[in-house]
Amino acid sequence: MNKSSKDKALTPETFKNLKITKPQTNSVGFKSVVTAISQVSKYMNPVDTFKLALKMNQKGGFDCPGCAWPDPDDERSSLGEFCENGIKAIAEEAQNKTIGPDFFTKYSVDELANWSDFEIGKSGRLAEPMFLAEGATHYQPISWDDAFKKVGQHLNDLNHPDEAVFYTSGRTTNEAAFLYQLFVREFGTANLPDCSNMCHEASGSALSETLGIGKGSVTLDDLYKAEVVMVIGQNPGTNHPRMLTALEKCKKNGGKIIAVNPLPEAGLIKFTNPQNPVKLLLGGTQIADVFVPITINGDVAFFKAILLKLLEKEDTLGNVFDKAFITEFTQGYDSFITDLKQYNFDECLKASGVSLEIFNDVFDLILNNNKIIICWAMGLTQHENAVDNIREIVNLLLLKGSIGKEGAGTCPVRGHSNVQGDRTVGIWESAPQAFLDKIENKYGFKPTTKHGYSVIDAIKAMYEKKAKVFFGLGGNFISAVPDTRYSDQGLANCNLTVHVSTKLNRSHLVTGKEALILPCLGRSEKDYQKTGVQVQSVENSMGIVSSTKGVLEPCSKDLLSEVAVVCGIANATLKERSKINWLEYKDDYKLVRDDIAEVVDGFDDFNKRLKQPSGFYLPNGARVRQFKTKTGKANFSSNKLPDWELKEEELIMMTIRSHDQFNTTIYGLDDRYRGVFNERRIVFMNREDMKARNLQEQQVVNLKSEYKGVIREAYNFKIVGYDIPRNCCATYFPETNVLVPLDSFAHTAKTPASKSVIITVEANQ
Ligand SMILES: Nc1nc2c(c(=O)[nH]1)N[C@H]1C(S)=C(S)[C@@H](COP(=O)(O)OP(=O)(O)OC[C@H]3O[C@@H](n4cnc5c(=O)[nH]c(N)nc54)[C@H](O)[C@@H]3O)O[C@H]1N2
Ligand SMILES: Nc1nc2c(c(=O)[nH]1)N[C@H]1C(S)=C(S)[C@@H](COP(=O)(O)OP(=O)(O)OC[C@H]3O[C@@H](n4cnc5c(=O)[nH]c(N)nc54)[C@H](O)[C@@H]3O)O[C@H]1N2
Ligand SMILES: [Mo]
Repeated sequence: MNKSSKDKALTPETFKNLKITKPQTNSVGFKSVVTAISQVSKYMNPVDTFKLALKMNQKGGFDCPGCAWPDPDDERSSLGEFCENGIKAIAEEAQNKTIGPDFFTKYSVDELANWSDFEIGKSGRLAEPMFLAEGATHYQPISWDDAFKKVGQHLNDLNHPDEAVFYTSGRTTNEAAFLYQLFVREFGTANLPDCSNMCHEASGSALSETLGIGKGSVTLDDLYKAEVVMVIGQNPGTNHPRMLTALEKCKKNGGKIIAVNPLPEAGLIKFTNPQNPVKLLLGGTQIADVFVPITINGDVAFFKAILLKLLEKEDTLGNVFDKAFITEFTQGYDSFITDLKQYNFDECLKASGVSLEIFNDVFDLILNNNKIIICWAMGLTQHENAVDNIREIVNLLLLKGSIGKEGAGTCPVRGHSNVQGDRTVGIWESAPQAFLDKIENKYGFKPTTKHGYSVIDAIKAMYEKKAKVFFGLGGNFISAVPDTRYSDQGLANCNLTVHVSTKLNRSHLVTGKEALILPCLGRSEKDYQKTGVQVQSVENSMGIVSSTKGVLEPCSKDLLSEVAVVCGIANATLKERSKINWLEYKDDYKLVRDDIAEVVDGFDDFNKRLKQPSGFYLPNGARVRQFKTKTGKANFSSNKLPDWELKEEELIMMTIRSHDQFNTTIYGLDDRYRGVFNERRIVFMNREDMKARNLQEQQVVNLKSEYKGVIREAYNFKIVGYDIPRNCCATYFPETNVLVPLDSFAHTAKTPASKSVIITVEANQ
């Protein structure tokens, strides 16, 4: 059983269509508007497109399922707050084509597993519940009732509730997520791994410990008012395009932008606002004032170099640190400084791979300004030392007093559109005791206090046959997780795998003995229930909760909402032993929100406040200098320099997103900004590194990672010479997840280290 690793079957001939052009520095602009519109028209009819464009990210409309970037509180573009990639996300979801029993009769699971992710994704929306019986080759239709019973029976047959794993991806709304974790806890386990474990978990861990809240502290308005914004380990031009509008506004107000990235990503360098026709013609705004081509995982060293220089200046000038802030609000300053002094500036700078000249440009901006915001994403969170990366950010901001005041603070830029909300309402394998107590008080059952499995633990448990049922509320588990071959086996070991999904994906094809596909409504579709069309809620990257309401008719009459699926399964599993009337919730989601208001902090008057056109802010201690940490203060921390080293032939590899994908959903085979067309199996390499290895442009190679004595291989990649620092290389996620070792993850947070995989590149004979 190795359905995810079909890479070996590919031959070099597959690559004949690859086209390479010069990478772009400008992003968005006219071309993106055209691309977005042509993308939508491939899948949707013009009336639906028009309806969507008008309602996307509008007050009272629906929340774009693309990313978690917030919408402006006040002025929003009348054409909808959209971006090219948001439009692509919605076009994927709202397409007219559906697949049902005919499709699954025609193609066996094995046949479908041989399709590429791109082909699988293009097959259409899932239209009916499907069941794969033990030993069967094809999925067959099943009624919703029978599907619920099947899940209930498998769950009730387990020796212990901890033998089930309940995954969540971050598109799930607050209402569905709250009910889901409630069901899982009443069932008796805390096995609630989620995509956040692979995403911003390291940010959550570092920020909770140092600032008392696992979320960022800034608002959009802060970004407009910042003097310096550092965007580090993030590619907003592709993954958070609307963020560029905020950076542009910051610049207009006199702010400076520092971009820290191994790659000169298009949006970081220049940006043309698609909603500004004048700019479209004039050619855009220069975004980064300083671009820092850092080596992969050179970030702790880079921050240490800044911290050391700041300390040196403080020692001579005496006015560099915000001493009043440090005295009143922080803890651990002395031991932090003592620890810092062990490090040597030159060594740190060298380890970061940054030149002194560029460093000095960055340093001057940090030294001379006190309203600093640091924004980051996966480039910082997916390393073994990811938590240290973020703790160093906090150290820097604390020294400058750059937290909890206008124009300053932390900005982890979230991925999935409601990944932050899911955690807020209880999707958490290690939820705080106070939350569990509230559940107990409200519902009268005692949730387990034992911590559940995170993604990494869940995979191990399935592999070791300690977990036997896998349930996924959204997402594409097998393609998203590390160590694909090992994880494949884990899922294959299960008695039952279940996926609540909008679209067919690889996780439906890497199954347990039995498998279910439960098709659900997407964000853009109207959710009809007994009390009318339902409104739901989401929380964006800046802690604003707002409503979302579908505008299109569902693509099939056999879809259920995620809320209805969860209620159905809870009812079929827990039956009379439940203390909760599960079926009531699905008729009226207001009832769910009344419960959330009682159980989750910050949701008082939820139903009423959700009607406010721009939604409402959740409380955020760090924003107002109330640090709810163990010490009651903001904590400095001491972090080691990472000690990884490359042997002569080795490169450090980051697995990144192309411009034409949403995580494991592949929209197309191009990466326009990076100048790569028609191919995803490529490895970006520094040209000097190619020369040193005698490797040629477009040569076909195999990639090999060796970690703790285990060798992992990925076959048939084409080399693209690129402007990337020496000894670094980049490939696309999920094609190279086979190379990411399961046991290489961030300490404390367990985020897979998928941005620092040590590999060798070998010519394909
Ligand atoms: N269109 C689109 N939008 C998306 C997504 C998508 O797939 N497509 N995914 C969503 C999700 S879930 C997420 S989490 C976000 C992801 O958003 P990003 O984090 O922007 O996504 P990645 O492609 O993983 O990019 C990481 C960036 O970090 C850089 N980088 C890698 N390693 C390092 C390092 O060691 N140091 C530094 N300083 N930089 C490094 C890479 O060059 C790259 O530019 O986007 C969300 N939005
Ligand atoms: N090597 C490597 N691995 C990574 C990463 C990386 O950078 N490198 N990034 C990691 C990150 S940041 C993340 S967040 C994870 C992503 O992991 P996941 O969240 O598991 O993956 P997605 O690709 O976002 O999930 C896509 C699927 O979700 C389903 N879906 C879409 N919309 C809905 C909906 O509204 N409801 C339901 N029920 N289903 C829906 C569709 O069936 C679709 O196929 O991957 C991680 N894996
Ligand atoms: Mo993510």
